[in-house]
Amino acid sequence: MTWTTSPQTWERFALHRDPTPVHAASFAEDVRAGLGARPYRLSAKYFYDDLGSCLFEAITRLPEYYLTRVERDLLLSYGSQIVAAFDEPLELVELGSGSANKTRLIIDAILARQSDLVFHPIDISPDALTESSLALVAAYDRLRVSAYASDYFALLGERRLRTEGRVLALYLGSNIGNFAPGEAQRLLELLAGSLRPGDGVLIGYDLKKDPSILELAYDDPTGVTSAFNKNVLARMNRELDADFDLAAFTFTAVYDAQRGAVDSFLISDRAQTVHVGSAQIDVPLERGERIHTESSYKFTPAELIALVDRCGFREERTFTDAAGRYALSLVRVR
Ligand code: AVJ
Repeated sequence: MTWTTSPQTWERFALHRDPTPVHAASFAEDVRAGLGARPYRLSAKYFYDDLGSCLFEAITRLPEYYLTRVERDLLLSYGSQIVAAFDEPLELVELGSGSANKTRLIIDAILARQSDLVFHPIDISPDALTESSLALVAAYDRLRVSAYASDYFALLGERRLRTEGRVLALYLGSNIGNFAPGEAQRLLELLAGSLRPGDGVLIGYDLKKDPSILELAYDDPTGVTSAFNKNVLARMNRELDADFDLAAFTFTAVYDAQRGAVDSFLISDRAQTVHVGSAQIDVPLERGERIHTESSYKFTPAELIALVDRCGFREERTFTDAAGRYALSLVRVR
């Protein structure tokens, strides 16, 4: 890629879109697969339309959802040490960057010791990605952003990520916890294959703890997380010609200590049949029947390190908060 030397902010921003519109038909197809057979399930990736992204931002401000705040504190405390583990100049990659709020702490640490920086954010939502990228180039005149609007499995699997030098990749926000163990492994293997030996990945993840703390974090008394989940029903009504009655469902989150995951569900309050026009299905629900909407896996540091070890990384250092709620593991490609 060639960059201009102009100070114009928009000239320091490039957006790469997927070569083929692979996502075009997939919402209807995924809903057809998930609600076409029992037990019913929906994919968590459909939470994040415009309203859903705003509701998630609201979740990160809930007193019960400690994850975002603890992670920010860790980045603030250890950001320079993390960056100092690598020779300069560094390039920065971020998977699932979203609003990129916490990324600024690492950008600050990098720009404190090198003159300029290329940041490669990858996010499924082109709108959120463009908005956050333009805000970043406006805020940092020594920053260029080469953004990818893509599903990161697709991007990494097709080896479309273009970096030049030493890379630090960020995978923050406990996003790794949204994948079942086998999927997380596949993603980390793809990531290792897209980086060079010696490159780093900083993984932010939530630690196993008292189930009551976890369940409050995922089923807050204010009801924001309930709205975040019900928005997927509203989204099917808007986009897939469905007729969900949002008032006829109750949200719940339950910690399964066996799997180490908080599972989220929408429970049908009564016997009902919902029609999803674009998926060409009628969905019969019994009173009390559940639709699984999300799993959020929790780890011990040892479990996370064992996982990355299987994928071609070795641990450099793990940072946790004093209360042992959340961790950042810095790992390196072997
Ligand atoms: C953004 C996937 C990390 O699982 O903690 C927050 C999403 N769901 N509250 C998580 C979420 C309910 C969040 N991740």
